Amino acid sequence: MSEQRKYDLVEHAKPWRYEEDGLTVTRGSAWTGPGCHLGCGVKLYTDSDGKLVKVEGDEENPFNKGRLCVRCLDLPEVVYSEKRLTYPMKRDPKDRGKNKWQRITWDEAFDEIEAHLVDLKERYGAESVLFLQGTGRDIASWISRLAWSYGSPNYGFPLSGLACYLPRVSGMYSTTGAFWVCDCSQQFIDRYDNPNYTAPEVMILLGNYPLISNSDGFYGHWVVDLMKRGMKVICVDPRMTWLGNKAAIQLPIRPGTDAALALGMLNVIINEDLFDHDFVDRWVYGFDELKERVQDYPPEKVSEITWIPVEKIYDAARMFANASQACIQWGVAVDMTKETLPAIQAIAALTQITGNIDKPGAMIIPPEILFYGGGFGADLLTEEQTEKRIGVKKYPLLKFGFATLQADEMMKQMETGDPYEIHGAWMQTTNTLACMGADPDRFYNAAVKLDFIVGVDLFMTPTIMALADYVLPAATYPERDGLRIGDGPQRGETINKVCSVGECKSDMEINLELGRRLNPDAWPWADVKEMFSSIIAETGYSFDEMREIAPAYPQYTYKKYEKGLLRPDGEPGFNTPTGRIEIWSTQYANAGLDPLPYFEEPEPGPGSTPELLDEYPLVLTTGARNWNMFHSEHRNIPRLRAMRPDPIIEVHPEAAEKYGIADGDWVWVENQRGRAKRRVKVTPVLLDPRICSTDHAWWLPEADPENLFDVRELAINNLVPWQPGKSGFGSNYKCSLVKLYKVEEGE
Ligand SMILES: Nc1nc2c(c(=O)[nH]1)N[C@H]1C(S)=C(S)[C@@H](COP(=O)(O)OP(=O)(O)OC[C@H]3O[C@@H](n4cnc5c(=O)[nH]c(N)nc54)[C@H](O)[C@@H]3O)O[C@H]1N2
Ligand SMILES: Nc1nc2c(c(=O)[nH]1)N[C@H]1C(S)=C(S)[C@@H](COP(=O)(O)OP(=O)(O)OC[C@H]3O[C@@H](n4cnc5c(=O)[nH]c(N)nc54)[C@H](O)[C@@H]3O)O[C@H]1N2
Ligand code: SF4
Ligand SMILES: [Mo]
Repeated sequence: MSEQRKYDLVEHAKPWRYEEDGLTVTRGSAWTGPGCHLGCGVKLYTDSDGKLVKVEGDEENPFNKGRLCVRCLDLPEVVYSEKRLTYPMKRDPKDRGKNKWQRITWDEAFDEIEAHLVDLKERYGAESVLFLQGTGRDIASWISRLAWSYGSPNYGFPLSGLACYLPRVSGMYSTTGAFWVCDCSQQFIDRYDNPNYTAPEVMILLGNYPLISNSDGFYGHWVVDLMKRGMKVICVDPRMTWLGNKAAIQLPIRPGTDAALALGMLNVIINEDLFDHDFVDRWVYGFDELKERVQDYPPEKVSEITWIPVEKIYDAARMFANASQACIQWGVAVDMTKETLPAIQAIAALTQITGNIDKPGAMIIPPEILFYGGGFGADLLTEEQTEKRIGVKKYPLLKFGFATLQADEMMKQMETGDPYEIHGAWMQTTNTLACMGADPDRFYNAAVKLDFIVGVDLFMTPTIMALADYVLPAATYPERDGLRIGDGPQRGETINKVCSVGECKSDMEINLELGRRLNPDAWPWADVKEMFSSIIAETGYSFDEMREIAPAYPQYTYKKYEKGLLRPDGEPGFNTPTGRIEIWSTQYANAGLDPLPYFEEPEPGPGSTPELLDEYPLVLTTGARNWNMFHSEHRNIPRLRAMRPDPIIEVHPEAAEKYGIADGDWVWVENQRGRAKRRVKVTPVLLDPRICSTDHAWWLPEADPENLFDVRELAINNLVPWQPGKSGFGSNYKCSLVKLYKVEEGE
């Protein structure tokens, strides 16, 4: 262990594993699957047969302080579900879509998959194989390393406009040189009591509902903790939520118009001289240009665009700007508008011109225990292969943040073979037809033509049933060891194996074994524990040591920009071409984009295609998260399913009356592109009768596998095109125009 203690550690009362009342208790992190972005501190209880019987929150863990949500509390039901995949299987590619699987051994699976991948590489080049993943589960590093060590630069999300998190990451990196989150004291082991910490006076929650989603390293309970300490919340959401109900100001926004709101608030803050002159003069580039730009967005006009009463826009802008320290936590609803980068730029500018940067209770750069994220193994690709990454030439901003392909270009290239043909796909943690893919038919039609597809999952899914030739059974988190050091505010934690199910292997074991076969130099470790120890070598702890002391918190400093801690040259300032926060963005200008923030009407939409309103009168937002489901997961877990048995569309009472539909009716939700089946919930939660909101990611595990578990009838993304924003980021998953009509008998 290193002499110099660089990490703050919890003083644990007990070792990482101990006995209690006849059960073995194992402390560790809950990251993942089943899906979640966070990895709270958990205590896993196993009986004398090594069976997981109970999960509790770890009170000693500063991150969640003992709190857990229903998906972790119900974990044993997931782990021991009869629906789990428990051994590898294969199927003749001619039988894709048919439930005709043959059990094989792991050795056979590895041998045959290796042979196919080697063959594709020899015949068409490694770039002809896509390595696709879903969200936020502990997988990015292993799958990117597998892709890159094999020689394919084509790793990423099959999500139009990469419209989740990546826009935020790339947008913030390209304009500020860093990523930013609200300071909820998450970086301190003693949390709110840390002497250097001050709570935000105001927090804006915009298109993010952290109590349910706990997304991107941000734990929802922190908002409640801070409200108890006096923080005021401004909630921007078309729906009334529990937090919205307790907010100081609730802004009921029309989906897809957040950029306009932010520009309108900037207009108030600048024109009423409420910004931080000192910070702007010293650290912001492009303020004068911004000042000119926001004159196009007077609050009265913004009110017409956003459907938010104008006085509320003034109130929110003033409340935010007048706070001594304040922050904005925004979410995927912003990524999921087509022109997402200018929206992000406008939202971030609110925090930047008010000086809410790198100081207590404002926006902070999450600490990093190590830089590792999506970059584990980036050096393995040759320059020649790197240049073949799909979409990077067309969309240069893709080079900021994660090294992923651009999904809409991937879609086109699968269809056209231009500039080179795609022949295979490795799909690990993604149920693309139910979830990631816009226009799932289009993805299906292109993917079904590929020569070779592997799925790695916990369960049989519509995507694997439709497309895969091999399926490998993955382990859930209590079935494996692991490291939690990436994604969001960083602390070193371990995932600790307590049980086994069938022949399931962890994703890390699977990728280590396959990686070693394809490129032994890139995977030199004897086992996953050795691999984990080597990854965290620079912390001075081995995996076993980290397990004992975790969580390990790296020490944290504010005002890094003043101390020369943000730039590689050690000079004060930000890691951008101008050394300042760029509201006028050099990188956007270099990429041929508007360097300043702007709002563009979602299309179709009431502002861009009013002629469609006669036929499609309602604005639809999709995918607001539910407590009991993580995307397309958990439909097959009875107790969790009972919390939401059907795919719901929320409809305002006035709209229900106007369109003749009642609570509990089954309806088709349809736009000019397609339709999906939903059950109506009439509810005043919608704050405007012109807006409705529906679940995403539905399929029915109980339905006929050969009808792909009804995913075609249920996929809300039938209504969503593959259509990214100008930067290659952003897509309209959360705003379209629809009509609702009753499902006929027998449909
Ligand atoms: N209309 C609409 N569509 C959306 C959204 C929306 O809001 N509206 N949200 C979008 C967003 S933000 C995202 S990120 C995507 C998410 O899309 P995905 O992440 O692709 O989500 P899932 O469809 O749940 O696919 C995940 C699969 O991984 C499996 N799995 C879970 N844990 C593990 C594990 O540890 N190992 C392995 N090998 N498999 C595992 C699950 O069983 C599941 O089948 O969906 C997007 N789709
Ligand atoms: N339980 C659970 N947790 C999850 C997931 C899950 O599937 N289930 N998915 C994970 C993933 S990958 C992600 S990306 C995150 C996403 O989590 P969040 O970023 O919180 O996003 P959502 O839940 O999609 O939407 C948050 C709120 O935005 C509102 N909203 C909808 N449209 C708009 C709009 O146009 N503007 C504004 N301002 N608000 C709007 C919705 O009503 C909702 O209350 O959650 C993660 N956590
Ligand atoms: S946020 Fe909820 S589901 Fe995720 S790890 Fe924490 S308790 Fe589990
Ligand atoms: Mo996401």
